[in-house]
Amino acid sequence: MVRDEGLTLHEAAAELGVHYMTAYRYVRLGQLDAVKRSGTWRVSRAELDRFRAEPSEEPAERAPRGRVDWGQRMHSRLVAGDAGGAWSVIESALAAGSTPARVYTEVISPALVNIGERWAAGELDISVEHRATGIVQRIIGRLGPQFVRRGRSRGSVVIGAPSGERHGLVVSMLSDLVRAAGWEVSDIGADSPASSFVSAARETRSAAVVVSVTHADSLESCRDTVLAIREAEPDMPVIVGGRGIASRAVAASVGADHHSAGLDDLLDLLDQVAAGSRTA
Ligand code: B12
Repeated sequence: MVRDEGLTLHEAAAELGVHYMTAYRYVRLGQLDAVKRSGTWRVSRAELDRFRAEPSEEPAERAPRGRVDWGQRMHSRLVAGDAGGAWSVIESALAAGSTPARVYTEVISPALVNIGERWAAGELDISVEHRATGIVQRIIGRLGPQFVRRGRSRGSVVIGAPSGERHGLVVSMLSDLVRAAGWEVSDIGADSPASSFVSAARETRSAAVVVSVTHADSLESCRDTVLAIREAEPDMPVIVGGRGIASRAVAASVGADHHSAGLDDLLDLLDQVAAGSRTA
């Protein structure tokens, strides 16, 4: 059976009645989903029909401001392995009024979650997820400097993921978001031994240590990390959070002082910790 390769971009442009370069722009901005095969962009018939069915003449203005599904556009570019297009989506989101913080939470994170779900459902090969990870790593590198806040620091915090926990993208994003709130962050990354949490916290005289757990299998190593911090620095507040810490009870079971359910929560907790250390 001959595999349906879809339409070339020239064919798709002709069917849409637009110039080739316009169709190319739709693709690179994540508005029209296309994949590259043997160096040529291909658009499926179903995607072309979906695109055509969307209201409004000018795709850039299709959805009212704020209602563009940037996560979906990013997902499309990440799955296609299109690093340039993924960056164009970021630039478009920023130009439309988003902030670097919202780019993390509303553009990149949903795209990654979607990729994870499609991988778990057997729709996407693991290589697609790895390629997407590489692209996101580079995007975070480019966006990072925009999170630096001038002015007086609120104190230092160590953020990392414990031994065996390889989900480090979220540690980088969390670190930037916490940095933007005025904290000095020691981002020790993923798969960090317990001793690294301790030495980083001591060296930076941190106000708290944040341990990020994404995969449930890392709970035991999280517990070891919390224990090691407890033994070395008994007064050091330890906050745990992430997809792998499903509830307060789980946080308590690994010996943490606090459970952070989300980012806002984490910033509030850090404020409390800072207030506590000021009054101590
Ligand atoms: C990219 C990815 C990987 C990459 C990681 C690369 C990297 N450098 O980070 C690689 C390929 C290495 C990987 C490996 C694995 N992965 Co993976 N991965 C993902 C994926 C697609 C994206 C992760 C991510 O960055 N998400 C973006 C973050 C921002 O989203 P989030 O985790 O939901 O976080 C939100 C909140 O929870 C909060 N938050 C998160 N952490 C923290 C921490 C604190 C302190 C706070 C306050 C808040 C907070 O902030 C976010 C706000 O939007 C997810 C899918 C998903 N749903 O996320 C799967 C996923 C996490 N992986 C999964 C699995 C199963 C694995 C593997 C076991 C696969 C395998 N068989 O090898 C291994 C485990 C490796 C290990 N030992 O850690 C499962 C986990 C399921 C489970 N039961 O726990 C997921 C959910 C995929 C799925 N749908 O099944 N993975």
